[in-house]
Amino acid sequence: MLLEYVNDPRDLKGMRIDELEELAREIRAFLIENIMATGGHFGANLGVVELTLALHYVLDSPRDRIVWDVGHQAYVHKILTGRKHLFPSLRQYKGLAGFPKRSESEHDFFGVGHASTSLSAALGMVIARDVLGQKHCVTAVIGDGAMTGGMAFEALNHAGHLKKRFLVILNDNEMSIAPNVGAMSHYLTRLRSDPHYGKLKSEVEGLLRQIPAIGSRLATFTERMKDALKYFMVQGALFEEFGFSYFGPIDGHDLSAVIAILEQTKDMDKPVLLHVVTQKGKGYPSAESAPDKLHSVGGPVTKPVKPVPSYTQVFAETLTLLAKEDSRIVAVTAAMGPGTGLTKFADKFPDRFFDVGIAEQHATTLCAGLATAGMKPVFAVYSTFLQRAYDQVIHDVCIQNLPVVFAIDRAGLVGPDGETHQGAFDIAYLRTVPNITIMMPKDEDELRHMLYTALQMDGPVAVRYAREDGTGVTMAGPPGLMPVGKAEVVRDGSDVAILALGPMVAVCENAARMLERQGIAAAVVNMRFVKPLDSDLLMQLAASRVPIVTVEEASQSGGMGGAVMEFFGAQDVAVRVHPLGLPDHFMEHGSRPELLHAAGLTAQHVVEITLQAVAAAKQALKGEALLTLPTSGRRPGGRLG
Ligand SMILES: Cc1ncc(C[n+]2csc(CCOP(=O)(O)OP(=O)(O)O)c2C)c(N)n1
Repeated sequence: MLLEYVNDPRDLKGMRIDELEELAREIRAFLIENIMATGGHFGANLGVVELTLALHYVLDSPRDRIVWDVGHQAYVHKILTGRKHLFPSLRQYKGLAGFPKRSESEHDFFGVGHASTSLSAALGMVIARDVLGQKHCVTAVIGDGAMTGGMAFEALNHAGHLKKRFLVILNDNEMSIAPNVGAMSHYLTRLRSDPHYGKLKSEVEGLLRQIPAIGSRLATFTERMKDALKYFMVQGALFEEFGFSYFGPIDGHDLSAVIAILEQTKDMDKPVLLHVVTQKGKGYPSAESAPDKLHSVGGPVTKPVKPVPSYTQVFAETLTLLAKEDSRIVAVTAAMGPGTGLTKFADKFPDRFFDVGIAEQHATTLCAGLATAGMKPVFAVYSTFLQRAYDQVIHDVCIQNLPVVFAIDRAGLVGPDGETHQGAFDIAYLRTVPNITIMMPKDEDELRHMLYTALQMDGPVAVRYAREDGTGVTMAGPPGLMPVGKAEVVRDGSDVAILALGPMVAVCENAARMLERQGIAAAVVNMRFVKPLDSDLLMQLAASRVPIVTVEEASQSGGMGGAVMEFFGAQDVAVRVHPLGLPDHFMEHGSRPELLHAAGLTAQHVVEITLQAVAAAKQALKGEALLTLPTSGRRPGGRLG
């Protein structure tokens, strides 16, 4: 086994091509075995085995810098840079991260998880290199999917203008997670599929050089003709127009070819775009034939006896049902059709489904435009990716009070994808924006009613829901209207009130049962709305003088608990509020239960906080000051809340 002896990129240097090819086979087997055991990104990594080997063979990492876009395809890079022994812990709590991380290795130059960042980050490194008078090579590896993101074009535009030495590798496998969309994708298909382009390139360029330019009008005409001809006939003209020298397309699985072109281009003193064609899932037949299905795999799972639909499924089914009745409903996704459950909607209503590519900003403003014209747009988006479109949410949707529904999936902890993907911040970043309504269902049935309600409202609405299965509740009858800004008391109690959001309602009901056994009567409220809050209920609670504990799976800072405190502050009523939410540090990868435990979002921890709250309230009644830990107590993860 060659792989046994590879622990550092330097171990590749003396290898022959046939040895590198054997190593590629071993790496594929290693990837398949390990990812099937732990779960992880499958197709993209199988597709870049030769490309990554070639990069580490030709370049000199960590002196030379390789910057990965998205980073879900960096497993081979991790294997070659001394981390193969950590693969049994891939994406597990305290184990190897699924994405590049600066803290993990000197070979990881940029932490990543979101798409279309590599060109900007790498260009920053290019500029720094030149300012500091250094000589190393900076390479960005970007997929054709990530290339659909606006940031990538902003960076291309800037890099072409700077004309600095910069190697961009476009890893083109025709896929985003689903098949890639848009003009860029069609353009790459043309480059890939027409063999004549390759032959024509040098001929056309030679020919164009020979056309004389005589007389000013004729010269202008000739220049225009040259441009037109070049555009239609010269390979990669689009990138050339951006100021890059285009090379390709190269077969990304042909190690000798990739090595040769990297040797040729790595030291060129200008921006170079190397177009490498790879196959997602290469070497694993079912991933080759259905790359969208095997973009990532979940690891071994035990199927529940009675399957319960996920929030994602219930959202998608409800939207499809409602769209039958209302032809103004349109669904928008930014390259996450399958992940957001919209595949069926797309099949049923192809004219009312829009995959815009990895372009959350555009998706948001597109929805704003649709809403101005009387449509009812629903942007189904993961909480973490909506971060990209914050200005569009404020400037294009909320200022104009447009009825756009943000169906915010993966709100809360997502698990193994780690800190770049946790849906921690949407409440904090949305609730400060005027006009928006924010809700979260306690179960999948409530999600149906919330979606229906959101679609009846005349302004922006965010419905956030968790990455998990529902509770298995019965979903009878059609979805109906919910009273906006009204909470639901799910359990009475006179000693303390626990205000909970989303799936935390069930956790808190559990905690209330445990408290009952200790003689504490805790009321549990399903908040439903973060904005507007149920002011009547809050004032009733204030009048009853019970302490309040708030529990949410979202950043505690800026969260629902904070909104409740601000409400009481603005009413000038003194109420003890003990907030519990995600802590003020980034939550890494791990399973959802492990992360919930680390964050203290468990029934046991809610019990502890509630007991503290009740004790503090009793002491206060006696007029005694109480020395306690900060209100949210010590989290099981070992940090102060
Ligand atoms: C801003 C943002 N939106 C959405 C995603 C979800 N996502 C992860 S990988 C991916 C597809 C990337 O396609 P491509 O760049 O071609 O890489 P490939 O997987 O094909 O190698 C998407 C949409 C993301 N990571 N970041």
